[in-house]
Amino acid sequence: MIVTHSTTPFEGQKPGTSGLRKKVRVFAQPNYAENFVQAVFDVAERPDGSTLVIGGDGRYHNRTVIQQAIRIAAANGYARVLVGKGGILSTPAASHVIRKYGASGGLILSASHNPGGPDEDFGIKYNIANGGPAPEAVTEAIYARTQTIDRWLSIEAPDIDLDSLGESRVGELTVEVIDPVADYADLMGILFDFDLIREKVAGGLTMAFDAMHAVTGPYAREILEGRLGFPAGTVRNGEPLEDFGGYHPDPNLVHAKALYDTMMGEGAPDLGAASDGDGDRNLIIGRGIFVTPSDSLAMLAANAHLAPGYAGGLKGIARSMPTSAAADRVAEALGIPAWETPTGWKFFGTLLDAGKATICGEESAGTGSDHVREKDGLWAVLLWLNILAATGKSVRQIAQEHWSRFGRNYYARHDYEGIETAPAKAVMDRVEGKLDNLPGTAIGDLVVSNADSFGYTDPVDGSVSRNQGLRVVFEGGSRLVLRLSGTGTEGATIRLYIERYEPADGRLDGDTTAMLADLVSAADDIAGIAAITGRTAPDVIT
Ligand code: VG1
Ligand code: CO
Repeated sequence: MIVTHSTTPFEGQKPGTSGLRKKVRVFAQPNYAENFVQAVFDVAERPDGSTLVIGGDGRYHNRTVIQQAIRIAAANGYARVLVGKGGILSTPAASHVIRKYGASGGLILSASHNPGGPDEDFGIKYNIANGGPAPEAVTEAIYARTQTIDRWLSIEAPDIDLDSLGESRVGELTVEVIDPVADYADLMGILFDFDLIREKVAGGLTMAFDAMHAVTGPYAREILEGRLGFPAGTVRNGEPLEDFGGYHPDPNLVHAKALYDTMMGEGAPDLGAASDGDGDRNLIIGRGIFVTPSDSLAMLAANAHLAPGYAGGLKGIARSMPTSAAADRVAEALGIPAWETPTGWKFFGTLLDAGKATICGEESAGTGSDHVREKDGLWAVLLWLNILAATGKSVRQIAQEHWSRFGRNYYARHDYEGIETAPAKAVMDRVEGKLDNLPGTAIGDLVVSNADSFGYTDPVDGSVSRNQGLRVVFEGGSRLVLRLSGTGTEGATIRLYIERYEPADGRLDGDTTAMLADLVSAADDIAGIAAITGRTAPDVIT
């Protein structure tokens, strides 16, 4: 029997860069998650007989919302729900399951790299039938619906057993608990040369993978230790925990410091890698060398043809605007288009669907391809492994050869976290107010050639997104980008992206901090972050 629960709207149920993210205590309020899920079902395209995929990164509160979402789905006429065992589905695996089983969409319960636990973060993201994040038109419609919602529907039914594979009924709805890993692992086996990698592993190729107690543990164990034969223990922190062991599952040099230390130390393995809370990001470190995500994107694109899934070549490469232009040079050399989109994977969907891009990436450690419609952490790790196996080269060699062919884009991102909204806005307003006057101005030895607020018109569907970041470009191609994060749950985070290009015959072995020093002081001059916010140094540098 369908029960109608009356409710009233909550303010601020507006999906950000990647879904709705709030503190657990916000989500745990009566009706809060229910309103949002109902709003999704009210606006989603879901023909009669639709299948819905549900899964998450295993964080605290996952199971509660999953059980409730199943009851709401049953009352809203879904025919079938596929849910990962234990409530687990990494973001890329969920994307694959949606595509493979022709679902009309999926709910991914995650706040990605944000910490988890009763006092930390939770999130809900809706993906559409192509497996990708709902585009802005859909997230805006969901938000609008949350502002008028007055009821949510459910049926009275007990919780299902999330820990046993198989089918059960919840009212008229069939719920199937699926193996969260199998389909995804099979897909990876098609894209990459597992036989070759296994042979190299037997011959001494080594790696360390830090799952950060988040969702990739079971995937990495099955694929790396199971199918590829890396020794047990290759996957570290492989048990998904509701609070990620108290850590911050963000694969960068700060939060994955232990892995970094391993890779810089004596006896480091050939490859070090880590992924985030929901498995869509990747950190790549070679023996003694960190590869920036922007460089990784470019190097993967340049060598992708070595993997069976990409042997036929790439159709195009897409990157988010703040991501360095390293990938553009590869696209140029390959004679394929390079696309520049706003931040967030939702902007790659149309390009991938239209066959205009094969590989996409973001500076925030997201890389992926048209095999799914999300960024995919393990995919990037496996492509690196395939390249190492096929070439017999080290990560360092691949990086150095790449730079001596294409030049090097020195790159860093400075994050100022947990700033109050007003000063963060003041910083953005100050830069925005200067944009028109900056071109032609000299700051130290740098001369501004161009400054604007990035806007994007989707080349496939014509949709327009404005205010996607402030750019200041200098003569010679160096660049500063400033934007506010859209994934935080407290205050504001200012992201300052800094890039400098050195041509192939330039300085390729410089220290990143030194190479970017004059740009950092130009940023200080232009944005006045220290003066306005009182923060003299970023919280995180990636
Ligand atoms: C950040 C990254 C962006 C990424 C997004 C979601 O967004 O900058 O590149 O797509 O997180 O990634 P923002 O708005 O905070 O800068 V994930 O792994 O959190 O789904
Ligand atoms: Co993520």
